[in-house]
Amino acid sequence: MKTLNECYLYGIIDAGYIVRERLPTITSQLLEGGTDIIQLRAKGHSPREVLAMAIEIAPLCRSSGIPFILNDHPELVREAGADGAHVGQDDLSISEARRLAGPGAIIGKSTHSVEQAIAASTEAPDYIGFGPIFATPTKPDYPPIGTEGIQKVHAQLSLPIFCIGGIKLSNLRHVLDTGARRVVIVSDLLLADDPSGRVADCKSVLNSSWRA
Ligand code: TZP
Ligand code: MG
Repeated sequence: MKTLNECYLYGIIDAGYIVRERLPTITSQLLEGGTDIIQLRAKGHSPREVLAMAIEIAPLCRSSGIPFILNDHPELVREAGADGAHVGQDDLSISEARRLAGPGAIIGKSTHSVEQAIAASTEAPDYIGFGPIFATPTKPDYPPIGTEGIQKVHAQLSLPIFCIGGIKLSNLRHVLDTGARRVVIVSDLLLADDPSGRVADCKSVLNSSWRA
C-alpha cells in the first residue's frame, strides 16, 4: 500500500455529491485517474449505512494499493476493511480513535488554523488536513482561512499536511505556489464530467510542482 509520504492527491468521496448507486463507479474513476488516497465522508448517514458504503469501496482501494480512510467511525475501520479514520476538532482524540481503529490504522485530523495544526501535532496524528483554504459548499459553515498560514504550518510541522477547501484544478498551481505540497480535492473531482481525467490533470500539476 502507498505510504502517506507518497500521497499528494487525497480524494474524498462525499456521499452528498454522489447517488448511492454510483459509489463504486466514482471510486474506480478516482483510482483510475491516480488518486493517492481516498476517504469516504457520509455525513448524516447511520453507522450501518456508512459500513455498507465502505464495504463497497474498500476492496477497490485495496486492489489499487491505495489507503482508504473513513471520515469519523474509527470503530468501523476493521469491519469495513478500511485503512484508517479521520477525526475532526470536535470528535474523539487521536489516541481514542487509534484504540478503536486498531493497530496500524492511519489516523488523520482536521485543523482550521495554524494554532490548531500545531496543537494537533502534539497528539501525533499520521497526517492533518488544513483548511478550508477557500470558501466551499462542501463545508459551508467554516470560514475560509486563506493561503497565508500554509507556509507557516509547513515550516513548523514535519507530518504530512493536506491543504483542503475550495481547491480545484483551476487554482491548484496557485495553492502549490503558496507553499502547499499535498491537497484534498472533493467537489472538483466528484462533479467533473470526467472524474478520472480531472484526477489525472490534478496529478500532473502536483507532479510538476517543485517540492522542498
Ligand atoms: N474540510 C475542510 S474544507 C472541506 C472539508 C471536508 C471540504 C472540501 O471540499 P471541496 O469541495 O474540495 O471544497
Ligand atoms: Mg468528524
